[in-house]
Amino acid sequence: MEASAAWKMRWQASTLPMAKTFMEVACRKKSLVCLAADKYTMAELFDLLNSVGSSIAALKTHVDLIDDWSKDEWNQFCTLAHEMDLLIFEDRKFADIGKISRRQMGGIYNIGEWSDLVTAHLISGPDIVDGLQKAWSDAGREGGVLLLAQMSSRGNLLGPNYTSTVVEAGRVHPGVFGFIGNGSNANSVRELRTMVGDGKMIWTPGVNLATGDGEMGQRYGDPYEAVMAGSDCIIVGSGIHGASDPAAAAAAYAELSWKALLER
Ligand code: 5BU
Repeated sequence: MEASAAWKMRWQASTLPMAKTFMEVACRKKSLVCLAADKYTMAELFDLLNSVGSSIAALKTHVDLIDDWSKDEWNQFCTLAHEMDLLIFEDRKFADIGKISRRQMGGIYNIGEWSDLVTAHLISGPDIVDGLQKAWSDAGREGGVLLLAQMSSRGNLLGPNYTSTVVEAGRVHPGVFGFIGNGSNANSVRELRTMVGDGKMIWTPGVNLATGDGEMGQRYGDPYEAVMAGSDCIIVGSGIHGASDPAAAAAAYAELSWKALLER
């Protein structure tokens, strides 16, 4: 199916090449699933990616979780992800001033060299987005920033006023790919979509077919409802990697997310 037909207004209103790339990948894969690959060894990461890569559209990493991280193996892992037609999204949640955030894209992990997307808080002001974008251009690459407008964890401090301030600044910034919304609550996603309009993506963690409370304050909402409420990508971790059959679970999340997009 053509991306413009599946995504309709979102496709037409989007001005970012990276957002169009994501929408096209989602159409090829028939999946709006981003896997939260929260594993602690390289071997587990390779296993997980090999078993679910065909059902997902993006791979979310926490590069600093890995016990046996090495540059060579990480490069191989990223190559495999790109061969599987996936965007790589480092959920680093940058928050420092622009100059330092730019440098934090370098260092040992060199996030700017392999990430297509990263998360950032806007708490330090809008220059963080420029700093992150500079890091990608330093590396001769393109990338997009997902700003945290909401979070899924209980007791978080990203209240309604903060959310609308972030959206106001982010929706007009060309370096912003979109916003993180609270997938555990469809009403929150719907409100966020109203504020954002069609020009930017909303990606939502905090989704699981088993809704309710997760570990250590995580909360889960229904993935189908999140997409119906305006989420463009469901970020699923435990729902896939914690399942007895991760490949089957990934396929199930893919199917329901794609169905919801077409119904929406
Ligand atoms: P889970 O296993 O589906 O609960 O994993 C959720 C992932 O999404 C995990 O990697 C978190 O770092 C990430 N996350 C989140 O859960 N909630 C948020 O508000 C943000 C990120 Br931002």
